[in-house]
Amino acid sequence: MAERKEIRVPDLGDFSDVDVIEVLVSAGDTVEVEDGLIVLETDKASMDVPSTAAGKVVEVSVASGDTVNEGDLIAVIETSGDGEEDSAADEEKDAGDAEVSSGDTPADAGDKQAGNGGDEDRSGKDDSGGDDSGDESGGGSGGKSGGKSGGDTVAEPGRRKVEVPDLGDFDEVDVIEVHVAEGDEVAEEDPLLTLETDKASMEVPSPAAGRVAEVVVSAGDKVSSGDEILTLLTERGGSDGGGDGDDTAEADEADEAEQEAAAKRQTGRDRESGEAGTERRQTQSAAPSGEQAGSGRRERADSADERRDMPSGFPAIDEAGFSRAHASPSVRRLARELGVDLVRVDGTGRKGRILAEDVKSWVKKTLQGGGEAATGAALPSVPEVDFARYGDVVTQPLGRIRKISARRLQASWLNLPHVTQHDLADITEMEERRQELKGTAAERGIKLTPLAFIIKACVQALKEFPRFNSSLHPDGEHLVLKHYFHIGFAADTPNGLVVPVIRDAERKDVYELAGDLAELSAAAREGKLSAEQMQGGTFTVSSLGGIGGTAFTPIINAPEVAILGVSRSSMQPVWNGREFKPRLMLPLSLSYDHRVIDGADAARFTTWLSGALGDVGGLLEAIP
Ligand code: CAO
Repeated sequence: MAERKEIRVPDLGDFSDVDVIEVLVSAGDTVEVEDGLIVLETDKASMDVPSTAAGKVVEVSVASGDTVNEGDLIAVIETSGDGEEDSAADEEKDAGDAEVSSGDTPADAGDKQAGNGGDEDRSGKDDSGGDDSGDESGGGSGGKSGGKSGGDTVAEPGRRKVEVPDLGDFDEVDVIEVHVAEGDEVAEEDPLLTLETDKASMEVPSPAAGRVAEVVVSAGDKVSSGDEILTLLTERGGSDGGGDGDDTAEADEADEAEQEAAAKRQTGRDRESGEAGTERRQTQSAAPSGEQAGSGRRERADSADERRDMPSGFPAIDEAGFSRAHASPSVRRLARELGVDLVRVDGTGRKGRILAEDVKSWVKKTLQGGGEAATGAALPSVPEVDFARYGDVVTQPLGRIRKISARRLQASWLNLPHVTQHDLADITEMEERRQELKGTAAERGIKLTPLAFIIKACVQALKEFPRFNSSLHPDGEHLVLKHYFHIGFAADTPNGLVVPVIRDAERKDVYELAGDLAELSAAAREGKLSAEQMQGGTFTVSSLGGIGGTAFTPIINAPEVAILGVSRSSMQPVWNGREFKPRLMLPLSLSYDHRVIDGADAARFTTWLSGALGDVGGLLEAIP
């Protein structure tokens, strides 16, 4: 008989209010035991919560963006009840209850399995200040509690052996990346390793501040709880927790030096991952299997070797970048299986997270020959220069937003044949009218800038020229024309360029558009834009008018097909057939995808747009 089973959030250890970043199933889906249901993420670990029953999903109670705690209902699953699947599910569940639910965090799993008393261990963590960040990693807690459950031991005063913390049921876990090299200075909580299983990826943070004396693991190794990672030279020997105050003082003193060390670490990392890759390849050809028997930690990961030999024809995986990619364990697993380098995949999930769909569509696109990999393979590379040979340099890590926008801009630049059409619009009347209306708008709390009028005019032009509001279908054989007008605008923020989207711009008057502009730009500057607020755009406007310039070449926000660049308006003498008259002229730079739009269409578009901007009455017409 069919039976309904509630699948709930497993014990999450010290975590609470954990973000649900992806829901992998919907009502009506059929799942097997161990199929992922949701993906949870903290700032140091992400994990899949698998199903403990097989059957049909009848209800999903969480959504992406929710936060959850232990015991919260995830889904209700109707099992077939004919015995076989159920008993498998029950067995799985029992096993989970008795030992470790496969959705547990590794740290929590450790608590249960090691039988050292989850509570006791947790109280140890609490002693260390209840620091969530340490606990989240499953590694920091061990370190902070003085090596009781693994993490670090004091070798001799000033030398501290750092070990892999208690990983619970997880044994022989892949080291995906080693973040430090000999000689590096690390602060407490700096990531030392990234470990990855098929259900979780996590960082092992440093239990203390110090200088790395020796690193004994490499990327590609497998490690287990208690394995040595490195030796740390600490100021205060191994005294637990003693570093807290002093670390801060040291950090204050050596702030600049620390930045440089971080930059060197990055270089070291790059070097390390490159070397590790070479070493792995050599090992494989010299001794295909069992070469390192007896040293589990040193045993090479078969999967790592396999993935290097993927006959996919895709570019090689950049391990360092892969480990930092914003993706869940299940997506990482999928990418590994397919031989896809996550660095190359654009994430469409919340905060740019890479979803399974993104990996699949990258593969599809690449196999169809239109993908970035195909193009990238033929690209000559820019020469690498050791700039330090010529003078002092500081290397700073790029922020996440800058990295995401860099990839997108490059993908667009490489994939879309860009042409830019320049024009001038006479906005003398528009500007006069704006000045008249500015005061009244300000009383309503609205800053009426030229951009609101420009967006209004763009929507009118897009209605007139629907191809500009389209996207090329991924099959390259169809055009998708959109009957909605969601207008993105480039916003300059301290973290880099973002493109918030004004939804349904055709239903908004200039005041509403100005209101949206102000609200979204403020959220952009504060880094508070949600993924939804940056998605779904059909056309983008990039205004540098508030800053200056006379023209530029904006890069199309692909898969859109056109972008309007706007520069600073200036008073110019314009010949009206009888005489020169001073007119306020606005420079327009329209970049378009020449696969979709012809030059003549582009010239018609900008000419029409100039006309619309010159007719302020039309821009101020009430929305029907
Ligand atoms: N010509 C002359 N003056 C202009 C103008 C133009 N084209 N556009 C704006 N201005 C004026 C505004 O009227 C305002 O002056 P007042 O305060 O006297 O009214 C001033 O410049 C500043 O405007 P603003 O920048 O605050 O407002 P905005 O609506 O024009 O722009 C935003 C908002 C978010 C687009 C802008 O702040 C921004 O980030 N611009 C940079 C976008 C960018 O980086 N683009 C390049 C991306 S790469 O393709």
